[in-house]
Amino acid sequence: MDKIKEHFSSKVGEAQKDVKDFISQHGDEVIGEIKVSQLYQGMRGMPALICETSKLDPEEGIRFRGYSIPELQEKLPSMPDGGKEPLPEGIFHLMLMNEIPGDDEVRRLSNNWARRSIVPPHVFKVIDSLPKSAHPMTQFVAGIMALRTESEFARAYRHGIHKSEYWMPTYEDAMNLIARLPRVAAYIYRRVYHNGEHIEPDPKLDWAGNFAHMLGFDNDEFKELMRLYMTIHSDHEGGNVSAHAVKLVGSALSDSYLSFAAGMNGLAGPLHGLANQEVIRWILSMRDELGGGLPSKEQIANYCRKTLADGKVIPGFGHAVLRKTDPRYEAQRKFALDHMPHDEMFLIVSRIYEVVPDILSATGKVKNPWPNVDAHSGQLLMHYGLTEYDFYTVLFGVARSLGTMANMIWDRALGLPIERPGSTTTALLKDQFGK
Ligand code: AMX
Repeated sequence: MDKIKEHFSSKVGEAQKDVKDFISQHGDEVIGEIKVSQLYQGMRGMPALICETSKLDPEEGIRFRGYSIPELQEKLPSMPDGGKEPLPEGIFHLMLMNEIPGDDEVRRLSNNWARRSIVPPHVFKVIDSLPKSAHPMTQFVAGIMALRTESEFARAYRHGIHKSEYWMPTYEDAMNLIARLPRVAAYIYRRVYHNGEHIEPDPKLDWAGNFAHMLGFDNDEFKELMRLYMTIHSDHEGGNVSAHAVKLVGSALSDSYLSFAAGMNGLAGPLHGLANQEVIRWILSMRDELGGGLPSKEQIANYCRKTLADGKVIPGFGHAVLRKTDPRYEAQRKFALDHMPHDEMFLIVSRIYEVVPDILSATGKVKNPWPNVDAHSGQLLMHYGLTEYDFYTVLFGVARSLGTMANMIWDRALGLPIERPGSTTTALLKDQFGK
């Protein structure tokens, strides 16, 4: 058993007992009520899931195991040679172990993932069999499904593993998946946008640094961006479409590959992760229509009104839970102010931030007029030359493996059952409450 697994294993027994005792003492407490309207409104505001790794507060934004993003930027280890941004290995450790890691623990994770990172050749063949024009998220999901041949959980289940040990092969699958995704993602990027000129991994680099390297970006600042990007996109509590899909599918004892692919299909929706590509597409089409340069506030406002009048959403704004500017947006804005304050796209993104909230508020129906994570991420990537925006959601997807896989290991360790909420019909509700 590797040292990381041993460390996790030492926590399992106590956590199982803790949860069991808690349910026996408080299992009958009532934590909320369900209104008829919530059944028609995407179950907003219903506490219905356990997700140990992070919690989203509408006003304050995300906290990972209790820590805000600025706190994590302070506390999580960064690169020893003067790095400022948190290493994603650190947030994974925090989410899995509920402890802030030290430098050694983060280095151990980097090495562990580097050792696990070899992708079998048939995965590349499966990706190569798709037309290059297939959306990168389609290729990503195909790659993840092809990786499934490696599932240790599926093998162990077939051989009759005892349920108390489910978390063990799940841990192996989760770690292998996280280790291999950057290679799969970089392969898709180089295949589609760089004539298939692939770049071999550099096992001496950290997980995000190596990902940047395989994408073809060896600039230190871009590597720092990737570390921040992977950290802040890693988790957003349990109810968002991608995290919930992974959890739901995983609850049927589908292995990590099946479950993560399900989550990625959800992330590829334009109201969720695909919004990061949509933001750049929207900004570029606004700029084209206005003849280039930095649009004035009035021009942006007119373009927003036209978007709304055409029955479309303004991508990158609004949120199902948040009611303030997303701290993930703030973290990226700070990165831009530190590294590229005069970048034209940054100035456009900033001006959009000054204009859009008032316009969305004026509709009288948008519950959160403030920007979310996706309003900023594309601009940072564009600045360093990663301009192929159809690829952006794949980056988001690689990052999401950290939170969803940490959760999946815990779900198996706690023996959570298959998900099966009830549904009803409008006719039955009418019978109950009147027409
Ligand atoms: N532009 C235009 N209209 C918007 C809007 C936006 N950015 N955000 C919300 N609205 C509209 C809704 O479409 C809805 O209209 P309807 O009543 O005519 O159907 C109304 O406002 C009320 O919606 P809401 O309760 O405020 O939002 P929600 O919880 O239903 O949806 C979200 C949340 C994110 C899907 C929505 O704000 C949206 O579509 N935003 C743009 C897409 C986006 O940025 N998605 C990324 C979110 C973050 C992420 O998951 N990565």
